[in-house]
Amino acid sequence: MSRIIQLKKVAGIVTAIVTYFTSYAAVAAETVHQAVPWQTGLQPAASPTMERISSLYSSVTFLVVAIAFFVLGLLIYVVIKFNAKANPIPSKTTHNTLLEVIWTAIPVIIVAVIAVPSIKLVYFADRTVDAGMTLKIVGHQWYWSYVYPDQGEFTFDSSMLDEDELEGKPRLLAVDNEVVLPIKTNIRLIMTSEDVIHAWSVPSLGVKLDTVPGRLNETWVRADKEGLFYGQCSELCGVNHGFMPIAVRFVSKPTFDQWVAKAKIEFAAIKAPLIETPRKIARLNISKNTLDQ
Ligand SMILES: [Cu+2]
Repeated sequence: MSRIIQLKKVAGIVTAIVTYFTSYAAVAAETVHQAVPWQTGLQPAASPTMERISSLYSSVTFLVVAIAFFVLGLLIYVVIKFNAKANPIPSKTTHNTLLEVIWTAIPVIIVAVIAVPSIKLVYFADRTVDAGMTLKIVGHQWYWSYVYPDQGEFTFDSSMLDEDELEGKPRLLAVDNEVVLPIKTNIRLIMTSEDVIHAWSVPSLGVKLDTVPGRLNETWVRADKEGLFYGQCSELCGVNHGFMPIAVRFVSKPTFDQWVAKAKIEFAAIKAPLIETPRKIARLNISKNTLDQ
């Protein structure tokens, strides 16, 4: 009898694994940008900003590794050359002006060398001069809402899917209403918050910006290839901070226009600006999520 139960258990596990992989394959048919198990580096870049962030990251990593090996070399040298056996009578030297100038000046030069491309990148990510459209993002405890001011100011909320609604989509990342944006367009992103500070962050797009109540922050994004991009709130904002993911779908311009026509009707009942609408109760069951942890 217990053998049958065991067999049933094994069958259940096998079915779960097969379902997991087949559903993952179904989702992976389009380019999905999200973290993967055992990933160590950054997610692949899909926007001009992220391409620059990745390249700066690689250059700085080379520099860091070179410095680490240099310091390690010095340590080994000191340990061998100046240990009690090799050097029984230590020197009483306390100051060396030239050496002190060098070990102050070289790090300053290194920091300056890193600062130049870094500050250039900050300005590059700051804003775009010729935006094709604007997307307004509003953070709430604990979901996001989006406004499309150039497409008739329609707006909608975007909340995390519960586990029984996933249908193969990734847990803790999939949302009910994805942000849809056109490819090959410079998109101005303006962000604010209704309650506390959140941060709208999508790794592959190289965007991570705080949404601050009473303040409008700006950045921009562009993707040249279609795909689905996942991100998460990246500012500790309360008990459900980990349960307000971001999903952005970049589509071709005609598909975007079709989606806008449909979305205008679908979301017509919701009035912008969202700040003035009554707060929506987050769909998540707080006690359930906190108990799960
Ligand atoms: Cu948040």
